[in-house]
Amino acid sequence: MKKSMILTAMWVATAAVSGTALADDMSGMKMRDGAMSHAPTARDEALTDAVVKHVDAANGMVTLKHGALANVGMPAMTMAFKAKDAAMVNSVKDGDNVKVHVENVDGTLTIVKMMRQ
Ligand SMILES: [Cu+2]
Repeated sequence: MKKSMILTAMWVATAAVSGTALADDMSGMKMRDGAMSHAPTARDEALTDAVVKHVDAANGMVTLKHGALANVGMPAMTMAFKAKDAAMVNSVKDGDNVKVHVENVDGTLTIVKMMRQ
């Protein structure tokens, strides 16, 4: 009686563990599949943390203290960027913490995406 209860408990525990492992494997596969199918997009739209240091609305420029921008081969630094459009320039102010995506657009490093944090 006692022995069979222990065996049952062990079986349940084993089933629970293998069930969890199976679920982890499946979610892991799903995540890997998702990462693979979305890898190019995720890389293209990688966001980098930055702080707005200066906004030059007249010239459509925003100076950012930015982290490394892998897609344009730039280490972390503070520099001025052309903003995609006036709406973007007007959406931020000095001191804002933002996430940005910068691209080389016809030879000009341009902030193509900027999100306030
Ligand atoms: Cu830079």
